[in-house]
Amino acid sequence: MQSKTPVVTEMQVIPVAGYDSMEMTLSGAHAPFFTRNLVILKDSAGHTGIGEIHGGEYTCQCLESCIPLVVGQEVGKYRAVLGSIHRGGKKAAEDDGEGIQTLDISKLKFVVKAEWAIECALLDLLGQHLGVPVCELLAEGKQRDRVEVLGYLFYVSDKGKTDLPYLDESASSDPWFRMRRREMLTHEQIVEQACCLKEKYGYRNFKLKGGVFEGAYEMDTIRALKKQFPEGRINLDPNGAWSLDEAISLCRGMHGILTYIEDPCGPEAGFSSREIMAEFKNATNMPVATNMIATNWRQFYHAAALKSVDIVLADPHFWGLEGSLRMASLLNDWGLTWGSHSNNHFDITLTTFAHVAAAAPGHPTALDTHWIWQDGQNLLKDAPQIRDGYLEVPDKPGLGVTIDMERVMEANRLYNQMDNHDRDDAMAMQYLIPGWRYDSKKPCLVR
Ligand code: GKR
Ligand code: MG
Repeated sequence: MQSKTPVVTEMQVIPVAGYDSMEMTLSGAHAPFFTRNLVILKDSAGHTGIGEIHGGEYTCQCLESCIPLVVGQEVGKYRAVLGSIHRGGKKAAEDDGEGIQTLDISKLKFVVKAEWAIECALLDLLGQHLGVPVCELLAEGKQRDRVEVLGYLFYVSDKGKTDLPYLDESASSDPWFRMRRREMLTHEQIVEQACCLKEKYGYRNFKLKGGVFEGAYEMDTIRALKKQFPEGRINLDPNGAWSLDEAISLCRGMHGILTYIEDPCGPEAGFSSREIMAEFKNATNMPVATNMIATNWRQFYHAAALKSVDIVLADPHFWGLEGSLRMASLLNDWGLTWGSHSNNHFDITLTTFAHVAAAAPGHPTALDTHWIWQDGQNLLKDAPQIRDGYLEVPDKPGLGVTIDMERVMEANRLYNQMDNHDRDDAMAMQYLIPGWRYDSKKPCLVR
């Protein structure tokens, strides 16, 4: 039978790298470079479809192993193509199923599913074939023209304490670009960071990445932010660093200051993170978000049964575009809230977030995006913009954006110059605290 939709003629997997600041989290300090993998598909109609996913060799190899299942297939049968990838997928021997409930980032690669970059690229092709934006092909179709994103604030350490090749942007004409590469550890500096982001992107709502200092210090930063932005929704994410008792005592007085808390605690005393977070919610009545304790449907079943969370940050890189929106529909029907988590990314992921969130039914919470830390390192000729606190949703067919191959090959050259392609936040920490080792229960600067 003659194909009715174009056929995929080529699939390229291109690993890329970009520059980062010395951002601090429970995992340690971001290294000078971050990595991603790109999927570029060509079809018989002459269209190009693109997708972006987490970096590293494991994910790159997973993607390469999918090439024979994708090339030669009809774009309109993309669900069958993804189905064949799932059926062929094997669990890695080192994957113990723990996921990222203790934020052990060496396990992130098992939570991320490489094939979602292929789903994205195939939907890009299908949208171009049909003449509609990707968000119209997802869930119940486009729900909004722009999606709210939050200002993702980080404590940043002084790169001058290392001899690592962090980017210096002190000569930039852009105040945010100048600011983002320098040390910001005090309450005042974090408020300054938020003000600068409001100025550039129009943010009104913010999330502070915690797990860096003692909880009480981070709560003081939150109080300072709330004082500056009394109308803002302010959220703190210590990535499960606190014990249950500590989380309860830190959060009890924070109603009306913290809008919600993200992953305040993790597994402890033989109880799973889902059980502990349910106890936390019962004790504090504080709305709770997660990207750690529900990263697949089986984990979500237990989290929902225990009523451990109110907001699921269903990152399409963990759940797939369709999967993330299945979650959005379910949460909306149950009176819960959908949002998305992010890791460092380029503007192809930014575009994917825009389409997925545009199709999410109900009232999603403002989405996470690390893009502000990468803005300017564009791989697209026409990256969607964040204005007035909202990310624009491209209105052209498919993802509605054009890849810039010169920039991609430049980012690929940077990747090839790196010795290690996996995320390693312990490396830069050695300059701050010699012999530093990750401990899921100790904020990174508390040793
Ligand atoms: O980029 O360092 C980071 C974040 O801490 C990331 O690893 C987390 O996965 O942003 C994430 C979160 O919300 O937990
Ligand atoms: Mg989080």
